[in-house]
Amino acid sequence: FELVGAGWRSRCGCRGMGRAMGLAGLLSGLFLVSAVLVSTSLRRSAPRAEPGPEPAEWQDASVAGPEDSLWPLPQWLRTSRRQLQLAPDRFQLLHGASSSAGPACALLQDAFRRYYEYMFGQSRWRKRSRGPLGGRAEPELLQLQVVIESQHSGCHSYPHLGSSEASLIVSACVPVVPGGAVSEWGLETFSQLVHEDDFGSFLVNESEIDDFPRFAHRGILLDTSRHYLPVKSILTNLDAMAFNKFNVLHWHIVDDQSFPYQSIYFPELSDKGAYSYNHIYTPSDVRLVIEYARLRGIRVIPEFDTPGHTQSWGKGQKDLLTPCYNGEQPTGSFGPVNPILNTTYDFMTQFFKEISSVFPDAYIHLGGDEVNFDCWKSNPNVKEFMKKQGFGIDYAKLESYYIQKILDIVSSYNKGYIVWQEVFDNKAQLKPDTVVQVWMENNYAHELSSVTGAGFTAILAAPWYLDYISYGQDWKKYYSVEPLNFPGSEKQKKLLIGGEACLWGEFVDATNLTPRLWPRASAVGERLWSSSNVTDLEDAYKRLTNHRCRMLR
Ligand code: CP6
Repeated sequence: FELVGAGWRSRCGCRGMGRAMGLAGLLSGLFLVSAVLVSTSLRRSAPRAEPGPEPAEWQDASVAGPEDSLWPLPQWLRTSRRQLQLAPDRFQLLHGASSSAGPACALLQDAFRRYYEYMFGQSRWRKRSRGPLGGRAEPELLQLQVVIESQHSGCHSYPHLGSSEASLIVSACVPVVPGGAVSEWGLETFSQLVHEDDFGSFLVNESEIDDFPRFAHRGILLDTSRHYLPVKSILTNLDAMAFNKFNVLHWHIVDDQSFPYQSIYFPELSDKGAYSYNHIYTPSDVRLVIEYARLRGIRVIPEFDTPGHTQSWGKGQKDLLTPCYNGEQPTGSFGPVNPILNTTYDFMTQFFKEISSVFPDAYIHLGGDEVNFDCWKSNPNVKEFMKKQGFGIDYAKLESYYIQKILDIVSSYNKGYIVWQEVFDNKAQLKPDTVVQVWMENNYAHELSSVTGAGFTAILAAPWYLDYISYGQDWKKYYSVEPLNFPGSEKQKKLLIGGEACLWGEFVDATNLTPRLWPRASAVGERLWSSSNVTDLEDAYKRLTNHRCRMLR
């Protein structure tokens, strides 16, 4: 970003500036400034050249200044001591002349409205009677022009793994870059720079920011099975995610304890498997979550974890789970999904057809973790099947047999899939674009090495189990993780596409979700967004404290 004040020479030929200057004529006597926010995919791979000698107003980021509340810290940042004023009744967020998006882009219109509210909505400025600018002498910033540089902006589509998330404020110098999508993260950054002084004036320091994420997948796992989370809690969490530039909601929607997802093809699953008729997500609830996330640049990846963690599925779907035996006799209890019946795969074919169309993301999380073999071992029909298949007594082979069939079903709907690490560990045949999520704390660096060594992309969750709590500032532990600190080649390092902070729901419901997750998850957010050399705990603590206050507001 570059906010250029009156009298400050622009570094490049000015386009778009003309519009601001046209307005200047209307508002005589005021200094006028136009800021242009550019969403670009150009900068991702090009580290910015060192700036030349600069006027004394510009300071480096080690000096206390307006960046003291930026979170996550942008990739490249330079702020000036020179301040600009914003008058809430005049300041506008609007589309730059050269933007590929315009007022028809509902996503950006909604973002403009939201960020205007964040910047000015909480304040009591309207009630003040000290004149529009509170008597300050700084030049006024009248507008932030947003320029989207891609041809196919994301106004009407969904964010995806390859979405451009970069942003830049430049002095009305707008290179046109084809490709990429709408990224609103620049608005988040800009709003973090705007602050209110003790007398109700809104100020922003002249700044140049060139920003893009270090990792493309920055997720939060919410578990709505152990405890039901009202839709409102999920939406609030999506707001918090956007404040921290997280871009994936990993929705661990069902598990052993309950099945709140209301299926269109199989309504009995939630009729019988949810905690009650009220503790469900209807198709319109699900659409609301997906759309609310989309407007914030967040993907929704649902997890339907099988063959383990499926007790709740058994209530509404007869014969889906494996009957457990004691000798010759069924005990009446059930184990994982029954992998030996054709009816199981008929069901899964229908079920994942629905899921593939309800959830627009290109990926579905298929689980595959923590499969307990005891019940399979007890069942004589399963034993018989093992013998016929030549699996011997290796039940990991049976698990892989099952998972492979599920993967094939989901691939046939043109979806990619994410699986927990056991699926890789048990040597299932995986398609090359499978994403493996590493969750076991024990020696996760070695696991990342194996997964990427085998050529698979990986997501790291192991060091970031935020449902675990302990006394004191454990955010420092989460913050200090270096995801790429595992043995492997450059090529392997590129295969780590990001990470997730997991909030398993055994001890979390709507009453404690927000305070348990935030701002602790912010530590993970900065680790996944900012440059690897952003590691100063003292500086982070100062910024995180301010960021927390802003999130509370
Ligand atoms: N639920 C599911 C869980 C966990 C997993 N899967 C889990 C296991 C161990 C720890 C934390 C969470 N609660 N479905 C494993 C991915 Cl320490």
